[in-house]
Amino acid sequence: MSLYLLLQILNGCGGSSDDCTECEECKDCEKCEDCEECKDCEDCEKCEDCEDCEDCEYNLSDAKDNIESLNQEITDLNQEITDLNKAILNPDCPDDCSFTSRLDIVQKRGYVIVGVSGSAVAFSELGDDDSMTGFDADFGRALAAAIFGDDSQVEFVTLTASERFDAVQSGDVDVLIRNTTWAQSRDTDVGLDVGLDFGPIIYYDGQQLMGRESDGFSSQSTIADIDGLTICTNARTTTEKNITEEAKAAGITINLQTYEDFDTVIENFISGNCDIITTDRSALVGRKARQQPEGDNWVIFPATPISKEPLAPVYRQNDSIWADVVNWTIYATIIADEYGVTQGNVDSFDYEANPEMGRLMGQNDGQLQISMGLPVDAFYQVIKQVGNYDEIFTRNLNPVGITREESPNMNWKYGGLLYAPPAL
Ligand SMILES: N[C@@H](CCC(=O)N[C@@H](CS)C(=O)NCC(=O)O)C(=O)O
Repeated sequence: MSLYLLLQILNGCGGSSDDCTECEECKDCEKCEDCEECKDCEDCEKCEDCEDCEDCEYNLSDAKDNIESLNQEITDLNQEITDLNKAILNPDCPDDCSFTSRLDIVQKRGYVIVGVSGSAVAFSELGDDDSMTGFDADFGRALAAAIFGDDSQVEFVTLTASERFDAVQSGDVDVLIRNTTWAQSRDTDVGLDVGLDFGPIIYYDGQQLMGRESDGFSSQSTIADIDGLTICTNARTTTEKNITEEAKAAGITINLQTYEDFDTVIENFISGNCDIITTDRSALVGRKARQQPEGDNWVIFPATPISKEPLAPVYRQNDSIWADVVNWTIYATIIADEYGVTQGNVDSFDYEANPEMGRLMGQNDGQLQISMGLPVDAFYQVIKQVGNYDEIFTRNLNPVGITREESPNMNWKYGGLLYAPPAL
């Protein structure tokens, strides 16, 4: 319907004689009520001064019909949007397009599927006995403890950086916890595929470079010092983009080589094919601790990282039931760290004195967990079986020399950025 028609109706065209004076086309009509019957220009002729009336085909009852049919169109379009959203969330659609949260799928399956790297030192490492250990892996276990009361009800799927997002979009993994940086393009690009959503940041990282001391590098080296060199990293990462933009800004030329996985990057660094490697600082520290050859000294620079790399879990977008479960499992570990609730004292902690912790652990009132579709003691099981944030961090990252002190990964009360909303 045109705005003009709406104005006409609002102005009273087709209404009483008095109202007619407001109506552009009918204002000079002697027999103004005739105007209401005007359906087309022929009818218009009945009304002496309306002969050249262009919009005469509109009358009040046509307008009402128009509004009704437009409202119907809006309803149909809304239904289409709802169906499309359901289809996005349900891999079985179009056979079954009913809405199914990933939480239902996981609970019916009996275990949660978590995408990890499998070769990210101290974050997720696949052992010879097929065990998966590390910081990221422990958050996967925490999720299993929250949902099933058993941290072993988890299956890990190893993914390279370039495989990871497809695995979330296809529903092959329920959640991706794999050194993954929360970035605008990843969070918002709906494109033709299913989009992604990010959960809370579990590790504040930043990109740096690593070179050999024997090549003249030190922790004080800068981007300008890599001019003309071969720089290596793994494909489809934020790393690739950051180093390209950083080199351009510094006005230097680099030969950027990308490999499918970081094991290959390190092999090429050790063999001398790469002068410099670059990725998240946590990975450089871990690789140096594990793989630096005897007699060699690998150095990390520049002193200030070239980027922000907030690492966070990833799941399919538009499933807030599942998002709540992942997010609050992580928040529970952060809140427990804030109040000093650990694997060791979770059974003896004074919950009367700390009602927030009592609620979160399901000791006083577990209503909040129940309304999320989880057992009352979901987060108690997380702390009991896997530990709080500090325990997960210390156990996995301290052995390779990554510490929380003076880093953004400290709790907010101690100068860091780790901050969870309250369990209220
Ligand atoms: N955080 C960056 C980099 C992620 C990344 O792939 N990091 C490397 C270094 S930790 C890695 O996971 N390597 C392990 C592997 O290739 O399997 C991103 O999200 O793009």
